[in-house]
Amino acid sequence: MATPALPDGDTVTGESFSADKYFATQPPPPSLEHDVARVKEFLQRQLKEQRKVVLVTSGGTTVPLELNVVRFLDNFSAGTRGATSAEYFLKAGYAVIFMHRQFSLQPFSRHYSHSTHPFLDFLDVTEPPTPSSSSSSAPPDITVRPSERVQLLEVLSAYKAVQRAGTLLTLTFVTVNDYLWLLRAVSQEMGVLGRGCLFYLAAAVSDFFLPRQKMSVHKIQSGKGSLHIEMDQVPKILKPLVDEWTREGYIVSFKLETDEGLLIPKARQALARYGHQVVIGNDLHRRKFEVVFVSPKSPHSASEPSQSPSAAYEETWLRIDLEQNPHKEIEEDIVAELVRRHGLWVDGGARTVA
Ligand code: PAZ
Repeated sequence: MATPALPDGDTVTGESFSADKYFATQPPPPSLEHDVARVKEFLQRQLKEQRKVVLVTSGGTTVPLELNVVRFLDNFSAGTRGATSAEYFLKAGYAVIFMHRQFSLQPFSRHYSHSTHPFLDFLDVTEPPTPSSSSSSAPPDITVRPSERVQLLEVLSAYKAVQRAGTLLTLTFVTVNDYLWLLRAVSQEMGVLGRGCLFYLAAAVSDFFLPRQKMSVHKIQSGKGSLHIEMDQVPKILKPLVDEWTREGYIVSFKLETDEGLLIPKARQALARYGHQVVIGNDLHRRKFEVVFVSPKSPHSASEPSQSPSAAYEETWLRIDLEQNPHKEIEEDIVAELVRRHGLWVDGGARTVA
């Protein structure tokens, strides 16, 4: 196998798995059947009500190093992009399958995250006045601080409306293996919606994994000094997603880089390889206020070898000014633009709409 050189001089020596080989050798998560049954039921309901459905993936995946897992590889994603976007899709009338890393942020409850806005801090305990004639006193009341009421009412009303409408289905994953099996199963089911389904793949998915067959059963011992682990490459899952699992879905993937100069070339490379509709590029440190949509200019441009990349693809930058408007969320604009593009695509019947 070729060993591609990485920019920092390291090399990858593990095996590269095809999707077929991956699913033939790695076991499905125990909850898969149950999750698929929930997805089928959800999709049938949305179909009846003629709603478009978006699959939002969110948060990071883990790569366990042992079967009895004590240690694992993880990444930074808190699930902010996915949870925030899910809310805007719901607001735009979509039904949402929210496939997220267990304990990462979720739509609605994200506003009251224990680290940034702990809900206990905006509740007060109010002692009722003690009636002079009676010895028994009523229990204290819990009240919401006036400064928090407007926002809480807004979030709670939206949350309750979504619950009543039954337009949000939540699925969880932890490992990259859970994620891959779930993504395949859900995308295969979403085929029933034809062009009415959108994929919004914002999860930060590991590029490397340790196959079950190579994992230590028990906790890796430290007695031998340093630890060397050779990981294999996770299959490029967008290829079968586009070609086999969901032939009509409108597919949006995300590309995260820390070297801004790589964003557009890597996004174009992904479009050329997988043939999907949009890559949203974001730089790690600028992702809250700047993203770039990269998409093919025409249905044939991605497979036209004579065309230069800049002629085949186009970029649209979205930026918000957080100094002027500190409460603005860039996901509002990302989702509005995707809803527009998906609508054109559904109406126009073309595989690619910029
Ligand atoms: O979860 P978060 O809001 O902190 O980060 C979102 C993100 C940067 C993980 C997402 O926008 C993204 O780029 N996901 C794909 C990452 C990748 O595999 O390239």
